[in-house]
Amino acid sequence: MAATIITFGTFDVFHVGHLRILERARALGDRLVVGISSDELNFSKKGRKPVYDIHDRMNIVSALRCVDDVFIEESLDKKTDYIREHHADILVMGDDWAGKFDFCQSYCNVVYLERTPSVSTTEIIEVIRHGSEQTRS
Ligand code: C2G
Repeated sequence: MAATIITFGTFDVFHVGHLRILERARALGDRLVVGISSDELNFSKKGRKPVYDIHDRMNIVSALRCVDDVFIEESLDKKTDYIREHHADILVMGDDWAGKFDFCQSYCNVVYLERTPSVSTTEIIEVIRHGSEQTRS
């Protein structure tokens, strides 16, 4: 039977770490559905507005070859609703979230993949703001 993978994220200032996790998630099944955090949810998680708004972030992620469908993630607490709605078999998250979504295991398999080292939206924003000399060691 075809397996549906679900994953979540803000995917702001899209970078290679985002691409790699989406490609590895897609490789675990036949269909990849991505929940993109709303601007409000991102603000509540990170205390800042995303650089790209929800429409641009959805456009970018949905254009990727490895992504089959996107939707807006309104709340971290609705994970199991989203899993059921999208008939997901596996939830994939980066290992910065390790253990956080284990409660979804009664609905689907939960897999944490290793984050790509040395790249993050926060660091890219810092480099753009202050230049690479001051932020990289
Ligand atoms: N990621 C990665 N490697 C990086 C940076 C990010 O593998 N260098 C992964 C994260 O682990 C996450 C995904 O890319 O699985 C999206 O990262 P973010 O956009 O930072 O997502 P986040 O704001 O953590 O939102 O419901 C969960 C959340 O909405 C996750």
